[in-house]
Amino acid sequence: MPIEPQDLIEMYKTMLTIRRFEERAAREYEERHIPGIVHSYIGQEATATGVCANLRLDDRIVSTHRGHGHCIAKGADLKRMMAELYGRKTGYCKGKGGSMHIADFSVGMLGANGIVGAGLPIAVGAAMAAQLEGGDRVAAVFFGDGACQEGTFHESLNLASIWKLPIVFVCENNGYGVNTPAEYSIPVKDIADRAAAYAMPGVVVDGNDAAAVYEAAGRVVKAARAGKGPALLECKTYRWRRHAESKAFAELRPTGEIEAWKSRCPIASLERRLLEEGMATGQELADIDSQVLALIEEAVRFAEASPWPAPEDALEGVYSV
Ligand SMILES: Cc1ncc(C[n+]2csc(CCOP(=O)(O)OP(=O)(O)O)c2C)c(N)n1
Ligand SMILES: [Mg+2]
Repeated sequence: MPIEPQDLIEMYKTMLTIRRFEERAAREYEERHIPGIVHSYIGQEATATGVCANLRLDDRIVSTHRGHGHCIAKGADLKRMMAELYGRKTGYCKGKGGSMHIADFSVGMLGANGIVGAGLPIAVGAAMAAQLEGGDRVAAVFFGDGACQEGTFHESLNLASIWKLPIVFVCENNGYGVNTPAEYSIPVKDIADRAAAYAMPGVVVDGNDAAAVYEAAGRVVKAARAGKGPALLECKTYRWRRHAESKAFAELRPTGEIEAWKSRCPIASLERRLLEEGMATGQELADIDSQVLALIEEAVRFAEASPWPAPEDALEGVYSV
């Protein structure tokens, strides 16, 4: 099905929402309004957006430590997200989880996850549940290039394949695990090649091109819905900021490399396409940006005005064995 102008405009708005949310989170972190740690998704917006644009509300996703973009693309509430980052009672985890523990089951977002590679088996479970329920619900799981060297990646692809589960494995290859280059830790050029070992399709796509991700994800989501089993989608992308906002993470990547990827900004390139192909005017896109900025401002105000969790609630809503 050809991509409609309205789909592109929606994706533009989603990517801009992620970008503005992350810019503001970085600023608030710098100003010490946000405790804990924040991993920015800036630069990778097209991946979450292009994949989730193919998903229904009742489909499920599982995310990573770099999860704000996935939450937003799946429809999570900006106010509750920001409040969680701020550690406030109105946040998704009542302020006890922070950036890496945002989940919203009502929109099919089963959770970010601070443990690298831990999301894959959870998503396999969600896909298995979907299969047992019948119907055509699917699961998608996001993970980085770094997670692909872990046992959970291989075990999850294997199980999904033998059980023909309705799941899409979305590898966001941003070229680094913290500061370790992917070429150092990964012997294959394309992680998608590993799909062959599990008898599933492996697809490489430009992860900075929202339309390309949308189309590639659309094909594998459709196949999963039709009971044809899983696929591995490798989105080649890049993060613009250091591994996490804290200065404790040194920036060891070459400056030229960062600048080169910035010149391939996923939002700017979609903006060019929308303008060149007459799908939107500059004024319409500026209006979208103003709307998005107002929503982010509202989320920050909500977080700032929200109460802290009460000390006597420390043991409420937490689970340990
Ligand atoms: C099991 C585990 N090992 C190590 C870490 C520390 N750690 C946090 S993020 C990260 C890098 C992950 O790289 P990648 O999967 O490529 O994701 P990216 O940060 O690039 O989005 C590491 C090693 C962790 N959180 N969990
Ligand atoms: Mg990575």
